[in-house]
Amino acid sequence: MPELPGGFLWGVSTSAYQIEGAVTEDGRGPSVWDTFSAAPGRIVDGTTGAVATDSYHRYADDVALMRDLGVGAYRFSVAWPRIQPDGTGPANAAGLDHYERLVDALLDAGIAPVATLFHWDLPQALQDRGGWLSRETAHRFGEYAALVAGRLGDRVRMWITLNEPFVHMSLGYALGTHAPGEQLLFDAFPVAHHQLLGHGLAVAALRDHSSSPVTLANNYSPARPATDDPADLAAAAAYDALQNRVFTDPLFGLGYPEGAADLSVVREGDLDVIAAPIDALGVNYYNPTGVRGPADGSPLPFEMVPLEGYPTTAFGWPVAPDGLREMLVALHARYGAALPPVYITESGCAYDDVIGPDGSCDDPQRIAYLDAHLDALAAAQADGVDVRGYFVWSLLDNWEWAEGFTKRFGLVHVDFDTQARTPKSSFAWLRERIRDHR
Ligand code: IFM
Repeated sequence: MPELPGGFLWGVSTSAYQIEGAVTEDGRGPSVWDTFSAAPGRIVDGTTGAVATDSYHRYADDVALMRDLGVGAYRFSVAWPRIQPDGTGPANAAGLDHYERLVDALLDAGIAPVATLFHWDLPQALQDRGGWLSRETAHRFGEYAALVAGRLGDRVRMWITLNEPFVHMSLGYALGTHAPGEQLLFDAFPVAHHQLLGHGLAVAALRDHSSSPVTLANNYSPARPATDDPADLAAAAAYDALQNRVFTDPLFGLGYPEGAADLSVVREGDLDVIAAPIDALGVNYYNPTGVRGPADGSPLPFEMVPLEGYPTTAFGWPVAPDGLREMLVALHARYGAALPPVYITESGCAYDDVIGPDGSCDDPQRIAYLDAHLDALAAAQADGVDVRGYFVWSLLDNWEWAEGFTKRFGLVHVDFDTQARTPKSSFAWLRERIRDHR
């Protein structure tokens, strides 16, 4: 049986559309992100992921970087449109071949492959039939999971069904700043339910083909009320339910939080499918969210406000490592014995990193960021939370969705014109940190 390496698991994360490029090669079909990014005005710098960091061709270079870094695991995502170009039917063998080459290269380098099945790049053909608003997509997702696990189930060491279903629902279907660009506000709730149903169906399919642990990666954010005013406290509670509980309570048999949404799409038996046991919980953490009561006439029960008193990253996100500890302790308190071991499946920051005259790339702010978040993780462990691993977002500077190439999250600087990769000072720092930890 394939196993994860013992001890604390150090890793790095990426996703297919953000790094692969090669969007028309080897039979890949179009995804919602190809469509969305090609439309004028959607991406701040007008770019697409058509080339990205060219990792479809340069995966061996990326694996060599990871071997040098000394990580025990690599979290990548499989592009669904490479496996099923139209979102249905038999597998495109060339698509599976690519991930097999990647997985085998990782294993040869002593790095555990951790595969995410859905990191937002839905086949456009499924979007044309309603995307995640349609229940059919959940069933197609289960079939796709079976195809991937049928080929790689003996070698992938951990499966992640979905990445950040909250972000996909809220930015993709409620607010429209991500693909597919729908602006349905609370009418986007079917997207939550169908993703979770798809997760449950995928868990069953993965169990049929693989004995490796299965999880999903949610992103969590403590909701911080702007003041003690009851309206702000109520708004923070509503935000907390939406981001931190809608996508987690049902996994642990608690159903949806009361009043969360119109549950008419939930059919008998769905909640049992969703609550299929998982082996771990993936936690992506970036920052807490400041919240206050909604303005009069707002369709939402909260309004997001900037948090005062924190330094910010180049994305404007507050740097608040205490929020990681707070969130982990909150998950532990809420789910108790039902909470499986936790892996931090994403943590990282964007800064405007540049190559200096001597050819090096110094990123002291990222070092400070990672150091502080690792301290917060250790504090949560001391509080009793079973945290077993930490994956940095990201290995490489890459294509940051609606921000295009303007936000650099990598431990490795990428020149997007030449594809030259230059490990930053945080890379050397993390390598030492991993070595010392052993
Ligand atoms: O780049 C994204 C990733 O795809 C999902 N989590 C957050 C990252 C930074 O925005």
